[in-house]
Amino acid sequence: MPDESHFATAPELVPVPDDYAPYSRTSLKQYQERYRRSIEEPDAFWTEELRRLDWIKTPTEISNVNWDPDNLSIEWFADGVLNVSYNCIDRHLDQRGNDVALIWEGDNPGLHSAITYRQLHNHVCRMANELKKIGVTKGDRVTLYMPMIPEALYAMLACTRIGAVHSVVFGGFSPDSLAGRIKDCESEFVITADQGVRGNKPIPLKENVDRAIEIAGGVKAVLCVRHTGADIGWVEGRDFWHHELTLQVDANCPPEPMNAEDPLFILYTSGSTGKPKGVLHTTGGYLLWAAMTFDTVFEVERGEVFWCTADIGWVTGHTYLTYGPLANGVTTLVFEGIPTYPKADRFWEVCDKHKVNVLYTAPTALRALMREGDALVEAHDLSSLRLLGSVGEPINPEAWAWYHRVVGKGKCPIVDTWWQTETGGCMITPLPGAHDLKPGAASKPMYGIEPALVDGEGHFIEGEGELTGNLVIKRSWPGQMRTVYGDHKRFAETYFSTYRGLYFTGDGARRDADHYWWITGRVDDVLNVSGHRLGTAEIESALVEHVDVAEAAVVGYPHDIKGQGVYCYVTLNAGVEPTAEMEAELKAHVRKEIGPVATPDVIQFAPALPKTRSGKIMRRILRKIAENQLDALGDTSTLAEPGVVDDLVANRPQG
Ligand code: 6R9
Repeated sequence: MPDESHFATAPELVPVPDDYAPYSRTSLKQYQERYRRSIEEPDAFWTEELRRLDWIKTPTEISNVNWDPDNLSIEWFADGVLNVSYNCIDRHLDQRGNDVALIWEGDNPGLHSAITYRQLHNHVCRMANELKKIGVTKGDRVTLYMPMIPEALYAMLACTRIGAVHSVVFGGFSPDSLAGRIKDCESEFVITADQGVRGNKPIPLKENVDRAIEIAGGVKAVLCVRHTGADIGWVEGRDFWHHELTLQVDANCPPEPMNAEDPLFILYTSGSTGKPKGVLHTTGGYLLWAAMTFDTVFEVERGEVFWCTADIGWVTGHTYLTYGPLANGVTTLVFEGIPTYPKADRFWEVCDKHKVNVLYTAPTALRALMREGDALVEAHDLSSLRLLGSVGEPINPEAWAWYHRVVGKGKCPIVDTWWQTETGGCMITPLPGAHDLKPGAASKPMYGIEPALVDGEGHFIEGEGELTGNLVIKRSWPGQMRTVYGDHKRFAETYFSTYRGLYFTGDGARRDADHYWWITGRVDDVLNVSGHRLGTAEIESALVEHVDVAEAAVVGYPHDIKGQGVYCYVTLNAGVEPTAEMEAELKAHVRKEIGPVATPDVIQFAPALPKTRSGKIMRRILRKIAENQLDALGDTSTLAEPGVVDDLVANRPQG
């Protein structure tokens, strides 16, 4: 985390740069008027907005929403009929068939390709027919476990073409995590590749799929893309090569008419308790939200190149790598590699090479690249950049200032977009050209979004001047998730029961006197490690699965690059020695159980954990110790054994 001096490096207010004027589509006045209309006349507003999409049947119903946790139901455009792949591909063919839909940049800097909308149509139709051939039908769940190659996007779009529901699992997750996600949504089909490659290292995707299927069971068919050509295991009758099937199928596949409220995709995300939740998004509302927010926030014109660096395993890779850009008929860049391979200038090299106009990335990447020095950035021509975006966690002022000055040369606005897997798309963000920027502030609500602050009891915190509290949203929007797959009760409990009738985001926020919104971070037991969401409960349950572990508690602590690091308190079984080998073994164990993103940064062996007399672990104290705020431990008198804390403080690992 930044120390005090870093705050001095960013100015408090950065006016809209003059250089942006030629690109700006929305003035402050226009934003204010449209926002007012979206709140005061929502039906009229959304009736206009839904023209962004091509409907087979244009909806006449706008929304039908009940946020009462006992009768929770959310519907948008319920009588509308459309198809997502048609909206992302077919409708552009007449005018933009030869425009580049996606640019692919390989992990190996010598590999790249460009796919036009016409070619995309061909690929997607074929893959859709392949899916039909292996038995996929409308409504089936299809799990994708893919590297960042064009076929990953073909696979997503192919599912939408035939009405199958995709569930993309990040390629960095372990076979166990993959198995859990296959099982939870009873997915009978998997699309994968032989291997992925990141930073010149192979990722054994197909091998992981094979292991996951052994664990989960129930998978009938696997469609495998040949990417590296590595030798892989093969189950005859279950496994199919994409490059073989594609020759056997037709290049035409009529898009399936889907109801606006038919499921579009499931994406698993971590919550404060239990295993990851299957966030379900539906067809019409999600696509409209993706299309509208992409267009409104990034203002990408035909012929421009938009680069979102997120993996398709995360929601940002769904909304702003795939659906938002393609629904708007512009060019999206798909990057297979990592920012530091072959050198730590890869992002800048790619921006220069493909003349990227808008770059959308995460603070954790910026912090890591900032460390490598300005020369690596300055070695490349970044004059094509006109707008920069940030997402995933609060951006610290130092990283903001560097992004603005060194990458954007002071001429590019930065849109710091706050949103969540659950919200489908941007919720609070400045609009370039409309809003003066405040470094670190997510700034202003998107059309239709009514944020508010509540205190611990659920009372609204209102008035002029600066306000701080828990962030809630007061009314539904089209891109809102509809349920937790297979567990509507959990959906109601997680988001609508803490503050009855309000959507609880899990984030804390501040609204300043100018009505700019600042996100202060999670207020629940969710960690944000390098922009990835991790539930402390998930890591704890991985730790206690180890035979030598009796008990574990996991908290976050400030980390220079990752934003938050993973700090684990572990009590070993009696007789087991807390050695350096055991520490390494536990780190490897969590890595194997969940995936590298969850690897613990610190393991502190503890003879016992601080608990209340009723046996609850006192996380507040554990957090303070992890943050090294030893004089802020607060009242420890309610602990069953106050001496436990002294021991933890005395034995805190250094560094
Ligand atoms: C899109 C995405 C959601 C959580 C969210 C918040 C944090 C995301 C942010 C931000 C401050 C931003 N978050 N964007 N915090 N400023 N611009 O990241 O979705 O993976 O579900 O994470 O990320 O804490 O609640 P997801």
